[in-house]
Amino acid sequence: MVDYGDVTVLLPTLDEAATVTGVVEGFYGEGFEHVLVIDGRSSDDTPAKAASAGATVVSQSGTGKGQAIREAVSDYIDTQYVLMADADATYRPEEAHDIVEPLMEEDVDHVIGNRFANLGGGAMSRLNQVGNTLINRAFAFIHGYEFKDILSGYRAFTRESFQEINPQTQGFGIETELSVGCIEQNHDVEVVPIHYDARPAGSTTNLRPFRDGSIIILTLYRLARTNNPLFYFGSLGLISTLVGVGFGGFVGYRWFLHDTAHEVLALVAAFGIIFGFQLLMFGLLSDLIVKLHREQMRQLNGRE
Ligand SMILES: Nc1nc2c(ncn2[C@@H]2O[C@H](COP(=O)(O)OP(=O)(O)OP(=O)(O)O)[C@@H](O)[C@H]2O)c(=O)[nH]1
Ligand SMILES: [Mg+2]
Repeated sequence: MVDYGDVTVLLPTLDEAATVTGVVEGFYGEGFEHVLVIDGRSSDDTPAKAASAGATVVSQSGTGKGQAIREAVSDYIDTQYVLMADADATYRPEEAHDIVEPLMEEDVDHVIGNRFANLGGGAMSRLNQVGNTLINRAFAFIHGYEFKDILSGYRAFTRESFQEINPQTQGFGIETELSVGCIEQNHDVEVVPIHYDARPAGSTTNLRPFRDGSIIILTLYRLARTNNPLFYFGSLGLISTLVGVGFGGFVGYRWFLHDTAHEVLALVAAFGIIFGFQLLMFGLLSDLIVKLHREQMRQLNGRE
């Protein structure tokens, strides 16, 4: 069996009493030696159950999965590798080896388990599937990389690469931030196929699709600023220009066909177009700076 002494299995939990025991035991059964449960002050007996299954249990400060992961990695983990999973029995401990192996054998920095490779029936609601598809497409469009499943909760990384990314998100934006961070920091990422199973009966989700989905999309947009400024500023510039052109068209139409002048609207139109073009130019310039910076960093780090 592989020596997993340098790996910590990290399980954030919030009210997962129905499943946590089996999940912790599952990872020990696969030969892992360190299982750390970071609990978000569950109202059920999740911490006690995790502890009796043998896990090290700590209570997070603040709220949210993102805060829990950050705190765990910086304050409680001292192994070189971290394997992150949910405590809800939707991921299979048997597949942990496939996720950790590229870190240990191939010197990869970050591994993402792709749930869409084997999506179990009832594992993901139709709404969440549509949301995930949209978010993954937007990510590929903005960043030019196909990570297939950027929101996957089953992933592994070196502690060092996590600290380089230094994520700031509190809640479910953490996976987005990690995925974007890998590109920003020029980390080697590998995507491996995994199964994603339905939560067992009696276990309930913590995800609120509309609220958390909006936070994820905003996170993705906010993080585009440093990676793809042309998209970040350009999309705002395009909206402003289109609004200006819309108003301008209306003003022109009224002026030529009805002999009526709309001075204020004409001003709005001109402002919208000028502002839009300025944003677009700013985006182009920032894009140039980012490209040059990335090229320099590549040369400095000697990474491909
Ligand atoms: N410590 C901590 N853990 C959390 C918090 N919110 C969620 N979790 C845990 O993070 C993991 C992922 O949350 P889930 O509710 O499973 O979210 P999801 O996987 O996107 O949604 P499902 O498809 O329903 O499983 C689970 O193990 C939760 O118990 C929190 O605020 N603090
Ligand atoms: Mg889950």
